[in-house]
Amino acid sequence: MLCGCIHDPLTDRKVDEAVLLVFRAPRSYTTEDVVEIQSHGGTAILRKVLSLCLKEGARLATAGEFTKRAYLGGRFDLAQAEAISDLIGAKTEKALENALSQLDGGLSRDLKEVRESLLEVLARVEAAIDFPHEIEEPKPSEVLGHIEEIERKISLLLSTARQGRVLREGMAIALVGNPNVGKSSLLNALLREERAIVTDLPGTTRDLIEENLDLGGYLFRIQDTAGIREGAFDQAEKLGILRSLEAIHKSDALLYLVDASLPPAAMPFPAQKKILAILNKIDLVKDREACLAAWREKLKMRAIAVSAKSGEGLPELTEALVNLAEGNPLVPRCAINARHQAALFAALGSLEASKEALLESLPLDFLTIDLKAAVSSLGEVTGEEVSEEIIEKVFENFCVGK
Ligand SMILES: Nc1nc2c(ncn2[C@@H]2O[C@H](COP(=O)(O)OP(=O)(O)OP(=O)(O)O)[C@@H](O)[C@H]2O)c(=O)[nH]1
Ligand SMILES: [Mg+2]
Repeated sequence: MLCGCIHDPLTDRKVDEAVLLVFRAPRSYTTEDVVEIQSHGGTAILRKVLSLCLKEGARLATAGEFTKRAYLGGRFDLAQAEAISDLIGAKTEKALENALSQLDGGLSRDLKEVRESLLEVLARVEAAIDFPHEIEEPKPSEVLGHIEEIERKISLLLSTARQGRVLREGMAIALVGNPNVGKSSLLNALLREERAIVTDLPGTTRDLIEENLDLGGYLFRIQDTAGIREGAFDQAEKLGILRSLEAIHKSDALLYLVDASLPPAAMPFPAQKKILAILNKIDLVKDREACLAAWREKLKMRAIAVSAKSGEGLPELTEALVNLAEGNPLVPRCAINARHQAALFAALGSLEASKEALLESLPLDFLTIDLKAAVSSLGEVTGEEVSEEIIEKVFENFCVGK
């Protein structure tokens, strides 16, 4: 560590007092020689120090370049490098937990195990091809059994994809229903702030309003939508309703709100996705049990009684939302991302093809082609077998300086 002053070599004027930290290879983040300059914060100082470094021949790092160099230097594998980006982008505790577990090699260990089992099968088949007189061909039923076991493990990892998306991007929840049932009031109650305009006039909300909410360590992107009704009043309301229908289509789950104080009515659109009925304005209802039973009977689904006005029922609603985000408890250590999902799907596809080759008693060479393709797809996740193009894609999502 060196402590001193930074001077502009042209004018010899002092720019700042600073500390220089020297990290010698391979004991640095990137595994290369690294010098870190720590000057006093502040935009003007940083700009000046940076421009002096650039004048002296340095260049700005590209997005994710430090982590890319660390990956290329063998400090960690590609899945762990991605975890750094997840770590920085984590908005909730659960997302952070998942990123830390991935950084710690949780996903890499699971994958290594699967890939090694597959390599063993491949080695056994290749040995029989290379030494036909010395080594007996493996029994098809035995190979099939191993392949199916490997497929089960890959499917288990794939089953975490939905959870991975929820952790990384949050869960989009659309508040939908007729005008005036209290969608905007519920959004405000959940956020504990007067975010959306509320009036007693039907058709108040026109544009989609989306706000982030952390419930139980999960990120929810709650969308308040325009009330859906026939014969909308004006053009703005009509366009708003179109956006509501789009939100129904795009969201991960729906909260279908009704006014509990009104006579029960059937849902105006088909329930194609996760949907939870919310009986709002329960504060206006005298016989709550009867009201709940009647609405549940009419809607033919689970319903939660709430009051956006008094806050009644909000803890139950929060619990139901967290349950939606949690899904099934995870067996594997980490939840995968979209890139891992694509590679694992490709591996499953190759394994299916290898099973066909086996069942059709094709020459063993056909089997090895598919098994090798599966090994290579698995290797894409951790970066053992990966093209420069994929590496570029992974790191371009990073922010500069990481
Ligand atoms: N008593 C009672 N009134 C409520 C409750 N929630 C909303 N309201 C009232 O219902 C009216 C409509 O509320 P909004 O939140 O604007 O309803 P909305 O569903 O967003 O309506 P649009 O935007 O027109 O589709 C307002 O007068 C609210 O004060 C509730 O839980 N209890
Ligand atoms: Mg509204």
